[in-house]
Amino acid sequence: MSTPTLSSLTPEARRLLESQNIELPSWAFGNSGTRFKVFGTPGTPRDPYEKLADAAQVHQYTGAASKVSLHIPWDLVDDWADLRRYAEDLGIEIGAINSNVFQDDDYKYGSLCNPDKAIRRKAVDAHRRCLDIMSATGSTDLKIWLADGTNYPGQDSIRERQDRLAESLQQIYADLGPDQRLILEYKFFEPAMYHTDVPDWGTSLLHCLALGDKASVVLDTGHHAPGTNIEFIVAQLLRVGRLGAFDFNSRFYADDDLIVGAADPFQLFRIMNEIVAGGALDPDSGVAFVLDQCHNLEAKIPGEIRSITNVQEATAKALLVDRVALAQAQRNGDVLGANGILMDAYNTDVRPLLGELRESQGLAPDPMAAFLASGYLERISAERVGGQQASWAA
Ligand code: LRH
Ligand code: MN
Ligand code: MN
Repeated sequence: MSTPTLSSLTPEARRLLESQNIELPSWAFGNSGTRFKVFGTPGTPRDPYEKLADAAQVHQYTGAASKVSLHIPWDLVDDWADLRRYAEDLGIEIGAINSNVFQDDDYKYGSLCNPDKAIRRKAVDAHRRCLDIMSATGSTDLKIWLADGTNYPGQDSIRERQDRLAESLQQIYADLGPDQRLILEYKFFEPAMYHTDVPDWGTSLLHCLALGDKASVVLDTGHHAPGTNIEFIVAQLLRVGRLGAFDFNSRFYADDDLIVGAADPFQLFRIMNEIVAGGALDPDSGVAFVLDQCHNLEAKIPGEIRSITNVQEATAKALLVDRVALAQAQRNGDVLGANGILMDAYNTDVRPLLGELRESQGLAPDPMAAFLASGYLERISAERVGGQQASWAA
């Protein structure tokens, strides 16, 4: 395929690319690291307001990142209406609210699955507080990821923990407002070493189906065994209308939370290909595209900008797939022809096309260069001292 220009896109493909929006995680802007060392980065935000200000920079230069997910209690503030106003003044919105019920000593043996009823109640109440925050901030998604599980066979009943989980989730679900939904993330390992209570998409889906229409699965690209065919899971969840959101990141080994598209850009393309094929790119599709990454070594705002442009590149390539020719080749049993059509799109350089698209939107063609030239990083490095740590990964 020769280098495509903006006019190579169909009007529909152009509309989808123009309207693509990728949510940013507040914790990507805080300092993070491994359990061995957290290296500080000059200019790191000191509170949720400064995280939003940095996120707004990513949106300003990419035009494609107008929402920010918060993590509770990492991002607690006194006045949610004030934070919401602050975000709106910056031209952004509060996205998903992530509940963390893994930091208190009480949660040593789990939260929603804990054998102790009083602790399960505490964990359910923590989620109710998140629902209140959602109502105050205009957020629609309650995102649940649980660190629940066990370390040793026999430590607790796997089956009873599932029953407790179902009951706790039901209590939270019952309190969802009319415009709110519950999205349940799975992860097959960590921090529990033997079994995890929501290890896979099947378990998450079963709970969502039992809950009702307002519950969907969150697919974090770093939460599978190596070699898992993630695009298959995407296709399957789209089929049944239960793909609620992505947590995008990339990994070489475990849940590395590296920049999406950095470790395996081909996998990202294959995922976006299923999204385009399944009609899930439309902003009304019900699928939220969210980053869940940490920038341990690199600067955080540029790390997020790179992530957005990586997703946009994979998306543009997926939109260039000749679907009519592909369907024809598939019907004809033309194995190599069909594969070639996909590879042609993947091997296309879409960066000039995306540059053109940005210019047509009044943006700089290269968001990274424009941001680096703006002097913002130098300014926050001078102004902010003692930035916040992003996560528990100390
Ligand atoms: C768990 C997880 C989950 C949390 C985030 C910080 O590994 O992916 O989404 O909210 O990391
Ligand atoms: Mn995640
Ligand atoms: Mn993760």
